[in-house]
Amino acid sequence: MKKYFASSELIINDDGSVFHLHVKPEWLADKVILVGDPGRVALVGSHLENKECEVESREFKTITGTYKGKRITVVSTGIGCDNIDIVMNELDALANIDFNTREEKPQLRQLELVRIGTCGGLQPNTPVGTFICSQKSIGFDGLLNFYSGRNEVCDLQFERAFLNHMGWSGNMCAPAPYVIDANAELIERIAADDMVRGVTIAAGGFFGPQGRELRIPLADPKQNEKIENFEYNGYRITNFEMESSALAGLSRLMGHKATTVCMVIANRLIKEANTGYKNTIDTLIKIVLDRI
Ligand code: R1P
Ligand code: URA
Repeated sequence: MKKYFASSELIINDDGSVFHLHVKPEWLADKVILVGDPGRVALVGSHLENKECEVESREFKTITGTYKGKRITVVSTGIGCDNIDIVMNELDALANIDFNTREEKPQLRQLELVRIGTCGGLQPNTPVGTFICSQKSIGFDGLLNFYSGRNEVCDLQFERAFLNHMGWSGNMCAPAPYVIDANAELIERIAADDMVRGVTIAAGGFFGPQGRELRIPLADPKQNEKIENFEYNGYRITNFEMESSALAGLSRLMGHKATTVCMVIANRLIKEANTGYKNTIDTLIKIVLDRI
């Protein structure tokens, strides 16, 4: 029996585009670049030729075109894992559900997804300007817990080691952080030999969840010190951003390939930041366009 998706579950607009993204199935390329900032879509788009579509709705902006003959879609996700849930489910629906019959297609169409973002570095080897490719992500968001199969794709021993190290129980990061690998083949190709391969915490906020204390004290004042000292099987935590766990997790469950590369714009250890990063992020964009 083919799975059928009712109009309340998969919402399709009158023009045949998917609800939030406003993208039609024929506009989606197999290679997808995700960026947080909608403004970054134009930056990626400036390298694309033969543009087929340019659509925008809320924080989701999409362009499909070609780069050196490769068909690529770039989509902005806005900030946070909640938006990744929307973007990944709608991209997967565009690829793997027939919008006319509302049934799952018989063959999986696998997408290759690379998120290009900014992050906070946590180690001496991640100063401002470093490009970090996430090998593993630790999700402080609870997103993956709502999907069946979470325990089959996550690294449960790493999760336990991290929780023991942090000494967290009760409400701290409840229900529990999840640890998920990015796609190994994609990491080899995208990180190559010139990016730091890291363990990324995808936090549920920019301030408290990343250990930034402004006027309200943190629940665990030693949070970042413990995160910086954590080591498990040779892995150290390298950076904070806000989306890589949901991207890696949903991609694993859906059968797609994904990883995240971020440019460090703040180093939390030595307390420095750089807000004028537009040129450097364009360098990272060109590297990813060449390697995707
Ligand atoms: C916070 O400033 C935002 O920057 C990072 C975080 O993940 C979060 O989305 O990524 P982007 O630069 O891709 O938005
Ligand atoms: N994005 C984040 O999520 N954290 C930082 O420190 C910088 C960029």
